[in-house]
Amino acid sequence: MTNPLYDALFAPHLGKATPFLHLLDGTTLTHDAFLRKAAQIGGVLDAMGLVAGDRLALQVEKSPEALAVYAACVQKGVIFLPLNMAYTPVELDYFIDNSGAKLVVCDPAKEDGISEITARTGAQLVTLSAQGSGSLIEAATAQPETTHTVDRSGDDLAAFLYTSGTTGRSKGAMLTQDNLLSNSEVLKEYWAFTSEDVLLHALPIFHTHGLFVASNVMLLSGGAMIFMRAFSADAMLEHMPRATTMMGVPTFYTRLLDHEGFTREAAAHMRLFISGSAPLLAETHELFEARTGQHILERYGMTETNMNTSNPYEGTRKAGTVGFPLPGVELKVTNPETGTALPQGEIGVIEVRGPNVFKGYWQMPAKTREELREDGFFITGDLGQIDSDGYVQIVGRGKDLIISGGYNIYPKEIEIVIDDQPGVKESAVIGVPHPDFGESPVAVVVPDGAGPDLEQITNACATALARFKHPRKIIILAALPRNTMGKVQKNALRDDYKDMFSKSES
Ligand code: MCA
Ligand code: AMP
Repeated sequence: MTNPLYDALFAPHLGKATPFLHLLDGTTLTHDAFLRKAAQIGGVLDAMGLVAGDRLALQVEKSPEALAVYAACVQKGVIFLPLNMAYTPVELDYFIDNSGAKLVVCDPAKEDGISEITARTGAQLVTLSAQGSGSLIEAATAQPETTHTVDRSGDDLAAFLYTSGTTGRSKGAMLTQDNLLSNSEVLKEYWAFTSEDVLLHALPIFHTHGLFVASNVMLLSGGAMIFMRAFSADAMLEHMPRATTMMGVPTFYTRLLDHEGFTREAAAHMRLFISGSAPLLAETHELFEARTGQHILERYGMTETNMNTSNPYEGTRKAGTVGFPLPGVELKVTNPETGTALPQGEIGVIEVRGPNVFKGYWQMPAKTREELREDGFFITGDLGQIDSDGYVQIVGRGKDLIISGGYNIYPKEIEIVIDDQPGVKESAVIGVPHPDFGESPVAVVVPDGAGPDLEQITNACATALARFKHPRKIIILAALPRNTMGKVQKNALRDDYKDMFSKSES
């Protein structure tokens, strides 16, 4: 028996003094040093009684140690569940409880709040700080620098990533070792990654993009990452001279373009810029080309499927498209009512099937059946079409989703909080174009009686929801526009407020 994901991503680097993580303090962590750290953390997982199939939830700042916890989980067959640092205790409570996490790793500053949750769920709790200290690391230093690798099959679960939904209830997407491995193998080849590559890594590592696309591809390639805690255009430009590639959400690219230091020379030796997680405006693609002479490569993915399509490495990268289905991924555009495949050129719902597609939602068989067909096709909820050259174009969303700076926001989650406040009859949250974040949530509220207290709504959102989900504006309206069926016409609202965030006021 083996452990396919560990054997492909981590084991080949054991004993190698090749650079893996270049840190902003000027130090470099080699592959071997990283793996020794991971093995020590793996020893802690053993000592704490975690076994294959148990869940480990982690809400910490980005650090080499946080990535080493992921490696340790893979090595021990523990299911890794990373969480956005922005989540509030109310949100965390749900994830920890719903996943049945056996161990929670949190930032020392949040330990008191989270211990109230773990005391109730029975999970163990350890800490890990941004600087790589905390009770987890104290325990790890007492562990040996090698550890037993637990046998796993490709079908065993490697990670849970929670994604929100139209009902407002988050779902744990269950990802197997094969889901992650097959996708990183395909991407490494498709994008021509080698051990010579150095990736500018400024994405968070609690989502698919920064963890399973960026980090897994680099681990598989044997290259290095310039590992930044968060995005800053200044830092990207400072470190670009020693990088070869970068991955980012569209906001990274618009912010780089807003920086006068981002010139053709600054980008000259970079072989590849990749964008995803949200639509890259054709305008951004074109401005980037005019500035640097290079074409951003746009690809399309989801938490449930990893990456589905990509523009080509060689050949035309078409602005406003997400390229072709990746090798091994089948993609069709279907009629949303009947599910039958539509002819090329027609707009419908994008469905995908392949080794990248997840196993289902944790303990939600009904939800899983709604979105994952028996024949293996996953209904993405994105609306698209295939152009005459075979490029996939995403033209909209069938699902009620807002993407702000690459973070997903489901309006229902916010509407539930607002509707619960006194003086509110009902509300509708819409995504409005925003020059920095792409889209931002705006709440349209219908008053009841004396009407709502706006400060109370803001406070309720602050308690229940991560900051990036907070409505950037609240609008009071006498009634919501509805169609003859009584359904709220969010398109009409989006149209009414589409110019709300002009470049100057954002
Ligand atoms: C931070 N803030 C945000 C966002 N991020 N507000 C709206 N949308 C956001 N995305 C808020 C903070 O709470 C803060 O609020 C203020 O903005 C500034 O915060 P700061 O920490 O300075 O952040 P930033 O520099 O403004 O961050 C923006 C960012 C970051 C760099 C775009 O959000 C980011 O790295 N996004 C990447 C997300 C990502 O990795 N997505 C991939 C998901 P205040 O000051 O008012 O308190 S995976 C996926 O989608 C699929 C699978 C795929 O295809 O990849
Ligand atoms: P997530 O739930 O975080 O995995 O987000 C997945 C969603 O992000 C997809 O269903 C799309 O709506 C969107 N998305 C990801 N990449 C792109 C892209 N290149 N263009 C447009 N939308 C994208």
